[in-house]
Amino acid sequence: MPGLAVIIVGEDPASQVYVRNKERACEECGIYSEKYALPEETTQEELLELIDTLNNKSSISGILVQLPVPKHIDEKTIIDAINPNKDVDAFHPVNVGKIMVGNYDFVPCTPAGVMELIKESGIDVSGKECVIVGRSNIVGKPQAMLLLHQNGTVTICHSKTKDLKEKTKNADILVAAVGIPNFIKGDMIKEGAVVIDVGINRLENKKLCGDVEFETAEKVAGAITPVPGGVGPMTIAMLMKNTVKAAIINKSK
Ligand code: L34
Repeated sequence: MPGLAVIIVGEDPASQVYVRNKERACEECGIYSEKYALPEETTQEELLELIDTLNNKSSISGILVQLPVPKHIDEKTIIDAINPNKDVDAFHPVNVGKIMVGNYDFVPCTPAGVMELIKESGIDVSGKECVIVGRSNIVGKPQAMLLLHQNGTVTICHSKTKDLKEKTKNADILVAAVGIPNFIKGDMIKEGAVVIDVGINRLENKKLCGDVEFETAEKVAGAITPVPGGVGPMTIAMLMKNTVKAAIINKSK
């Protein structure tokens, strides 16, 4: 039976919404879940102890520590402590390495969600110019690998990239994962391109907006994802998929 443990440390309002959405998805899918909402003051040792307990708990097939964690906790130490067979985020170095060589069980949820959107829209990646703006370990880097595995020609752009517009204008598939509201404008997009907006930014008026300026982008793009209601819900769907996979993997161990 699949079982997911979700740990959240502190009171970050955005993280609380995402974790609530994950719990709700578990309920909808009939997946058993445990939520650990720990106070901001939780020490790294306490968090490591909880992870150790969950690593050894047979009713739990997947463990997720919602990021970011408070500053006094080292993110890398936490990720390294999760049993790779229960690492439904695919953030552990063992799983990251497996993605690199193309032999993997878990795919990180957000890039996996992007690939699913592409596939379900009937878009063939092979030979396409794929441009990713953003190089995070959570999205940009694994996204590049997944597109590469499907024979895309992949370019990763970041804050030091020269002539960004020239690069994005060349993209048949453009993935925006920079975390800057409305960063990608319509004039940076090639006519007919597939535009996938991974950004979730909260404006001062509490409204959510993506990394892509939707109004100008939708006029040029052939296909485009909205925010909210685009990649975010797909991230959660892929988490459910990874949790079921984890149950199968851990059953045979
Ligand atoms: N460990 N930390 C870990 N795993 C993850 O996969 C994540 N991520 C990112 C942040 N930290 C993480 C998420 O869960 C981003 N993320 C995430 C998940 C769900 C949604 C957004 C980001 C989501 O539900 N988005 C809704 C709107 C939610 C709202 O109203 O704020 C949407 O429609 O986009």
